[in-house]
This record gives sequence, C-alpha cells and structure tokens, in this order.
Amino acid sequence: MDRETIIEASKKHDVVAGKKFTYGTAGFRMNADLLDGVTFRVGLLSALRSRKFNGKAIGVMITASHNPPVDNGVKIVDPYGDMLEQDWEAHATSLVNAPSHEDLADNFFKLAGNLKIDLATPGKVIAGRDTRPSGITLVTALADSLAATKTEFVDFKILTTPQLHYMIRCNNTAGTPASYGEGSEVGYYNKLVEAFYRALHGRFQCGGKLHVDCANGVGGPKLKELLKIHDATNMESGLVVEVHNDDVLRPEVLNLDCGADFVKTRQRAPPSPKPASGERYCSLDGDADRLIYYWTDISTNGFFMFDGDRIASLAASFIAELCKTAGIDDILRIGVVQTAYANGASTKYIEKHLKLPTICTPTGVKHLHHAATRFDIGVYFEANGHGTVLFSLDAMRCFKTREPQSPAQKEAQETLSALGDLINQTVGDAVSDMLMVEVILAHKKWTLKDWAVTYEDLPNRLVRVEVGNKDLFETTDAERKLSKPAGIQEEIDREVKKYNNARSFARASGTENACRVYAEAATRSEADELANKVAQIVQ
Ligand code: 16G
Ligand code: ZN
Repeated sequence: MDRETIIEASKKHDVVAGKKFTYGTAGFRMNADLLDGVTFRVGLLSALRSRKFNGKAIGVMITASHNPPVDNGVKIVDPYGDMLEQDWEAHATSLVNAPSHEDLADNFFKLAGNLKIDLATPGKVIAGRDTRPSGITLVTALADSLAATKTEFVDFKILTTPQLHYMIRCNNTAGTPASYGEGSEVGYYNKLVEAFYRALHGRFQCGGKLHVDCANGVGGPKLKELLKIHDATNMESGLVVEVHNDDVLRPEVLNLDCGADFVKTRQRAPPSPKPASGERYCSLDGDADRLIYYWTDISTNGFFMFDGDRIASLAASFIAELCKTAGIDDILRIGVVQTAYANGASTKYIEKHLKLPTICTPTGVKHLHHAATRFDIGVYFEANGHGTVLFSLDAMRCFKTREPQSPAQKEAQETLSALGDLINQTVGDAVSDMLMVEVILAHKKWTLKDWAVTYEDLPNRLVRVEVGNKDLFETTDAERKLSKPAGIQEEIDREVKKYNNARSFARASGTENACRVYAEAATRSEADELANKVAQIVQ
C-alpha cells in the first residue's frame, strides 16, 4: 500500500471544498452529488477497519433510507453485523474532512499507526446499496479506494440494509459455533421462510390478505423473492401477501407519498393501496429496515396505526407468555428498550401490564441495540418502526437444550427458538419483523382490531423547529432534558406542569439542521398546544 497510489486514486473523487461532513446517526447522508469523495474516503476507513479485525469483512451500505430520491448516504457495518463502533465515527469524520488528497493519505497512515493496524494484513469489504441510481457511481468510488489500498472487494449490489448486516455476520462467523447462516441472498430467504413456518408451529394466518407498501424501494423486489420461496414450500401458513408500491424502475417515486416514514409522520394511510375492509396493511421504508402496520376503516374513514411502540409491546407480550409457558420466565430476563419518543401509554402498558422493565436511550439504533444486549431477551424499537428482538446466546441455548417437562413447554421452547432464527439479530429488519408480527397474530388469533385495544395512545405531536445553530442544544437523561442552552429546560418544565398527563422534550436532530419538539398530553388539543409552546421556547 503506498501513499502515491492513494493520492492518485483520490484525485478522481474530490470532496466538495468548504463543506464540513459528520458521521451522524445514519453515517454520512446528504444530496448524492456531494457524496463521491465522501464514499471514497469511507472506503479508506473500511479498509483500515477490516485490518483492525485481522481481515474480517466490513460492510459498506449505500442508502438514504426514507429520504428523497436525490439524497444518498454511506455507512459502515462492523464484523458482527452491528453499526460502526462509536469511537470510529470520529475517525470517519476526520478522514472525510481531510483538506487535500495529500493530507488524506497522510491521515490514513497516521490513523493506521495510532490504531496499531498492520497494513500488511489482508482486508475485505462487502458493499450493498438501495435502488437509488446514484448508488452505482458511489460504488465505483468505493471500489477505487479499496483497489488503492489492496483490499478485497465484494459488491452484493442491490440489498436491503438489514440484508447487508446479515451477510456480514454470516461471512464472519462461517464455520464457527456462532455461525449465523448462509451468507447469500437465497440463504437469507431460506433462513427466514424456514423459521417462519417453524415459529407458526402448525398455526395459520386466518386474518385475510396482508397488503405491503414497499415505498417503491428495495423492499419490493426482495420481498417478492422471499414470497416465491414461501409459496414454493409444500407447507401452509395461510399468509397471502399483496405487494404494493414496488416500482423501482422510476427512481423519482421512491418514498413518494408512501412508505413507513410517510405513514408515521403524516399519521395517515398512503393514497395507494386502496383500503379494503378487514385486511391488514403495512409499510416498509426505502431500505426496508422500518415497519409500520395500519388499517383503515372504510365505513368511518378511521385510521389506526401500529408503530414501533405497538410492535415492541406485541413482541414483548408474546415472548413473555411463551417464556412463562416454557417455565423459564424466572431464568431469563426480558426487557424493552425505547427512546423518549415512545408513547407514554406504551411504556405504562409494558411496565404495569406486562410487568417488564423498560430502558430509555438516546435516539439512534446503535444506542437501543447496545442497551438491549443487557437483557437475555431485549426487545428494542424506535417509535418510527425500526427495531428488533435480541436473544442472548444463553437464551438460545436454553430454548434448544433445556429438557421440557411437558408438551406445552416443548412447544413454547421450539417457538422461541424459531423466533430467534426468524428475527434478524443484527439490526431492525422490516421483512423479518413483518413475519414476526404475522406469527404472533396467528398464534393469538388476533385481528388488527384485537391488537389495537391493548392500550390507548396518548395524543402526541412532533414539530420540527428551525434554529440558527442546532449544536447549541445539548441533552441529558436520554434526551429527555436540555442541559444547554441554560434555563430553557426550566421554561419547558413550567409549561408541561400546566397540562394533564403531559410530557415534552426538545432535542437537536442528528440528521438535519433543526430541533425536534415532542409533546404528549391527555387530549389532542393539549398536545398540540404544548408542542407549539415548547417550540416557541426553543426558537
Ligand atoms: C437515523 C437513525 C434512526 C433515528 C433517526 C433520527 C439509524 C440507523 N437511523 O435515521 O434510528 O430515528 O436518525 O433522526 O440509527 P433525527 O435525529 O433527525 O431525529
Ligand atoms: Zn431505513
């Protein structure tokens, strides 16, 4: 590996001068035109990261998820399929902001030295991208930096974000006791379909058709691949899926008036698919790592949404019941991880009704994921629909090897074990989560209406506030309180006290130059009023 080669390669992939780039909650994400040099430089970092782990494969995902089609993003996946370790986010930021090609190469070697990385070790990087056309050019920039650093490069082309996370874990655990499955797309579909049938344990989905809005993103074609394998088995699950918004040939329709982010933020159904009585609906986002269920009542024009909080409480209640039936509820600790955006009614339901502990962490999947590993079974979901359920190795071992005392215990253990295989253990996965929800509804013989009555959400409002400099806003207590600017939190507290059952907080966005204010209260009008008052304080 030599300095000149890196400099020459870098000259083909300039970064936009004068712009400061930061590795944020979703990696680097912005207008795709600004990302060529950024992606090249992320490639350099991933080359180092792989060598840091003695050549284990590192993932690079190119996606801007639910953002508009003109945006794109690039983020790194660590060897076990989780997000880039936090300490390295700063290295990513410093490398990407190097002022010249020469500085970039110098920084690269300096970083290798500081981190005690042996550059003679082989390195390997695996890439995936969503359906955005800009992804194709960005992969070229990545390939160039990997060639310049003599790093093996595997391009998996179009994948959902969770599929790439899955591939990375499979790749790095192959042939070990921690083996996670076959590291190919077909391997992924086979694993999910097999575990889905096993988790159903002979039950059927009797609740009519499931309509899936794929946000015109990568989830559409990938879900269809999975369904082919599901339908080709000689087993019956009762699951009938109709795929909607799966046009990936017209890039401009990606996330346009559809998808999980549309449904969650607008709190209404997308214009298409047209609602039909008694059928189930769900939406994925542009890279298929978020899931929101909903149903529309055509007679009353009513709309009901099942967001991440609802999915978390459904999963937690089902898994806790199974553990009880299996007689292992006193051995395994089950808990739920949420963020400050979780509806207060969901937290109350989980703590008071399900009698399970909850943890609140700052926004961003890496925080929730990390906290969830503190339980034997850690359910984590952001309200926006991103989440999963993590099973510890001890928990999986217990389901598989513990001698059941009755047929009921045996069935519960087998179902838990199947869920552990069905639910993506690396990151939130809309397709895997959707199959999990379908399994639970089939077991409980629930319609979406049965699910809806488990608790009633507190009315809430989220507003985006334009501020001069969002970095002035610092939070504490898992983002529930502002520590800076001084005095603001006291003002917010004074407002909140005026309302019943109310809660409100403000935080700087990790993805845009703005603050977000969340408020909930006993009534719709109070929640709106409180949100507006707190927004005025922050402005
Ligand atoms: C990113 C996060 C998402 C979070 C959102 C918050 C990941 C993979 N994604 O999209 O979890 O909810 O940022 O955005 O961590 P905000 O900071 O702009 O509110
Ligand atoms: Zn996403």
